[in-house]
Amino acid sequence: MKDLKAEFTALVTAEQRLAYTVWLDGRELPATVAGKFMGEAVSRLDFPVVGDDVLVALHDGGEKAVIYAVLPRRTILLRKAAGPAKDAQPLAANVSKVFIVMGLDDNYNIARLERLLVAAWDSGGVPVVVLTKKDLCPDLEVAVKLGAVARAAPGVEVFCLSSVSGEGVALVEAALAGGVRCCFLGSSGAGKTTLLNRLAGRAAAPTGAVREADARGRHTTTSRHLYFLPGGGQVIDTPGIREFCVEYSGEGLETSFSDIQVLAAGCRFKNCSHVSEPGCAVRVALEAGTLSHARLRSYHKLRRETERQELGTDLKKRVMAKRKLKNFSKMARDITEAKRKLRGG
Ligand SMILES: Nc1nc2c(ncn2[C@@H]2O[C@H](COP(=O)(O)OP(=O)(O)OP(=O)(O)O)[C@@H](O)[C@H]2O)c(=O)[nH]1
Ligand SMILES: [Mg+2]
Ligand SMILES: [Zn+2]
Repeated sequence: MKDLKAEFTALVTAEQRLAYTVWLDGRELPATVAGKFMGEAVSRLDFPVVGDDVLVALHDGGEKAVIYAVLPRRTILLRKAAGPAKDAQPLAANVSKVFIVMGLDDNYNIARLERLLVAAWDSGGVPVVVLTKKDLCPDLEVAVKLGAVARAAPGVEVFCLSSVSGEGVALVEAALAGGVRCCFLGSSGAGKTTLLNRLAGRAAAPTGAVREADARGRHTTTSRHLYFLPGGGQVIDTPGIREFCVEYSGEGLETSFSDIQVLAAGCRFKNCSHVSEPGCAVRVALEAGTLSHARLRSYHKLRRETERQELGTDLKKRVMAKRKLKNFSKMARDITEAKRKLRGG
């Protein structure tokens, strides 16, 4: 603690394994976490993530920072991989808009969009859909795809643009004006980094061509990084997602499928599963063609996924809630203690 000079609130701008970068006083500093994180953290959620506000102490003449507390998060975007109850991976913190980026080329995939929308709603932020590569898609096809996206993302703002020609980019710029922080989410090759560079007005990060045969990306971006835009907005660029399961709560699922929720209000039974019950308004809409079979299939599939998780997480939830409370009071104690030490007390 000898060279502990001062305490500051900094912003985590990059993270690669346990090497962090924080933004402090108009510059980026390399940062590590204090030893207590290693000893005390119970899950990945206890570690800092890009977008976190953290308390740091400076070392090495102010050239290095040590993170000793993560301040409470307003939102947290999580990714859950398939398989045994692995810990959810936090992707970004305190993001107000989650931009789901999808190319209008072969990258276009409604099932993936529906999945990412659930995660975006669950984060506590607001999802926005960004369709890129408009220049590669005939107008008629763009119109058809826009219609399908609108049905898959009821109530969600949709941008349609080309990062190459620049068409439509100004609207995204406007949506981020005034310091809005967003996070780009999407599969590899969707055009996330290309859009970031366009918004930044410079080659802030490298991009990579997609494979000719199937338009798949090459996972060019390998870590998460927060960039400041000239207009005041902030973008967290992320590596392309390979696999994405929906998260526990189920709330994001209901919000994402609000069209089905509205219909379900007309079902005879409150707990109607819209499979074979009599008086099911959802199935009536299906037969009338106002709801697509694919949409209902997606809903059932994602619901089964969250239900399976809920069964396993009921107990876990109770433990987590308890631990959260404990962690919070412990964090408050840590901060007081660290402050006392800094004052030389
Ligand atoms: N024609 C056209 N090409 C685009 C557009 N946006 C991105 N691309 C191209 O798509 C390819 C992939 O773009 P990236 O920005 O690297 O994709 P990414 O989503 O960041 O991919 P990862 O970093 O691998 O997750 C590059 O060759 C880009 O030039 C666009 O609007 N129009
Ligand atoms: Mg990228
Ligand atoms: Zn029903």
